[in-house]
Formats: sequence, C-alpha cells, structure tokens
Amino acid sequence: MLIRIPKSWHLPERAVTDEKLFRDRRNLLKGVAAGTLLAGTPAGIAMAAAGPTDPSGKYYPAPLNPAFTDGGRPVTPEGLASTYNNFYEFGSHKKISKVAQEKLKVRPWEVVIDGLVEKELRLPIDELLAKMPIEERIYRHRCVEAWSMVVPWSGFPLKELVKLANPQMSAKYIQMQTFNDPKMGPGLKQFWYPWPYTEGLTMAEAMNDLSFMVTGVYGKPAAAQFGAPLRLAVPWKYGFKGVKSIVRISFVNKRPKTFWENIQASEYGFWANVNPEVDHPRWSQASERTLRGERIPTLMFNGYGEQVADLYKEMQGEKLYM
Ligand SMILES: Nc1nc2c(c(=O)[nH]1)N[C@H]1C(S)=C(S)[C@@H](COP(=O)(O)O)O[C@H]1N2
Ligand SMILES: [Mo]
Repeated sequence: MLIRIPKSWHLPERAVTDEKLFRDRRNLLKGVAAGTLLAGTPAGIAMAAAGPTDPSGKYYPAPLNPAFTDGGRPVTPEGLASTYNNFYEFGSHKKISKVAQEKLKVRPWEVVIDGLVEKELRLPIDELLAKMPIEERIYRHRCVEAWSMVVPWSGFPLKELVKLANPQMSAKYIQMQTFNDPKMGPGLKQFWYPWPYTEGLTMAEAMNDLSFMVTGVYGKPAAAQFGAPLRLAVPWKYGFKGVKSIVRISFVNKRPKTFWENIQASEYGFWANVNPEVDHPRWSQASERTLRGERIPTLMFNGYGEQVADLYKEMQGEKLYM
C-alpha cells in the first residue's frame, strides 16, 4: 500500500493518534538498528550519551512527528553520524567525538534569552525542556562542504521558544551563540577564529515550522559531539547555520554577523540556503556525498522548498544561496 506522508501544513501539529505514533516509532527504531548493524560500527561512542548527571533521559525516545519523516529516505547509521562531526570548539577536523564527550559538561547548563524581550530569562536547560513539547523529526542535513546525512533529531519547534521569550515588535532577528570556555572546548584556544560561534535567523525564518531546537538524537539525549544540550536544525540551509551547544539567544534588530561570515564573507553568507545551481567559489554544490558513501543530486532548499521558498520571494539583491 502506498502511504502518502502529509506535508506539515496539511496536518495540525500533534493531530495524530497515539497508535500511528507508536507504529512510526517502531519502524524507525527498526531502521536505525538495521543501519547501525550494516555499517558495522561500534555504537559505543554515541551510546555514552550525555553522562550520568543528565536527567533528561525520560523525554526519549520522543514521539515521531509524522509530518517530518523525510519521505522514507534511509536514516544515516548512528555510528557514522556520531563519528564524523564539525565542531570547531573541539578542533578543526571531523574526529572530535571523543574529545567532545570527555570535555563538554552539559550540566549545569544555563540558556540566557535576552535582547529585545520583555524580560531577560536565564533558564537552566532542564527547566526549558520541561516547558517545551519534545518530539522527534527526521531531517536531511547538507553541509556546505557537500556531504550529507539523514538524522532523527528530537527537540522542540523554535517558535515555541520565541513564544516563551515574548520578543518586542522591534526584534527583527534572532541570534544564537555557543559556549566560549576553553576548558570545555580546547579548540577555543585557536585564537584566530572569531569566537564565540554565532549564528542567526530572521524572525520569519525562526517562526517557520521547520526551524527546530535539537535536544536529543537517535532516541536519546544528544551526544556531546552533536551540540548537546541545545542545538539548532534548519534543514533547508547549509549545515553551518545549525549552531551547537547554545548558551545565549538574543533578539536583535540588526542582522547578526555570523562566525563563518566573519571568517570569509565571500564564501559563507548569512542566508546560506541550499541551492545546487549556485556553486561555492571553490567547489560545485550540484551533488553531495552521503555519509553512507553514495553520490546523490543536491535539491533546491535541500528538498524543503514547499515549506520555505515563500520566505525569500520578495528578496532582491541578497546573496540567498551562499
Ligand atoms: N558551535 C558550533 N556549531 C556548529 C559547528 C561548529 O564548528 N561549532 N559546525 C557547523 C557545521 S559546518 C555543520 S555541518 C554542523 C555539523 O553537525 P554534526 O556534527 O552534528 O553533523 O554543525 C554546525 N554547527
Ligand atoms: Mo558544515
């Protein structure tokens, strides 16, 4: 039988029966388990998760939101996704998972919400989690370096956090920053980088259904290397927009200058929407290599155009695709 996955706007959030969620969950777990076995990688590294002092285990596995199942694309085996990471706070190469798990302390963890808000908030991560509807979503992830993966994130819609923050009308952008403590992230000693890692979205982008705050991955609290305990996923944009291990969220009226824009504005812009027709100055963006090793064509907006293309309709003269 052909099962059509309804698009998000056809389906009010969480308007699904428990039975459907249960079945999706079981199928996903089967897929993840099979993938891990096929890849023959030790799941041990990722299994170490966030350590004994992390009390958030009770939220996982979270119910899969059936509006975000990525049309049956194979989920990347956990052993691959959790051992090939970009997280410059731990070094400017891909093999940072071990040092991230050793050094990153995710409790206590405070998230500051400030800027153009009624009242500045300082929320311990577990208080924030308790206020948010935790669900699972399977998203594609396309790095600007032309590799990609499909990941079951857990977390909550960014717009729920925006509602909690209650920003003023004058807020035009939301800026997010990573921790900046070299005791936790030895890579922060590389003084030539413009720390802290900073990213940003327009308010319209932040309110889009797809914008997601990640707290878990693969059905458990996020392992350190994925950006525990709080990370952004905006799957229609290049991966560097997905800022990890967030400590500060600020509502501002000026476009934030991002980490990668500061390093090389001619190669990495603020918008960074995935587009196979606009090449990076140094390589083609027409196709991508999955972490499973296949070469596949890259899709406009990474395949999420129906949800997000309208956001950019009226924008002329902006470098939307780099
Ligand atoms: N703080 C921080 N966030 C970051 C990065 C980083 O170096 N530091 N790298 C980005 C890039 S380039 C990518 S592709 C993704 C990688 O996420 P993953 O390791 O979970 O695959 O994280 C993004 N977020
Ligand atoms: Mo990336």
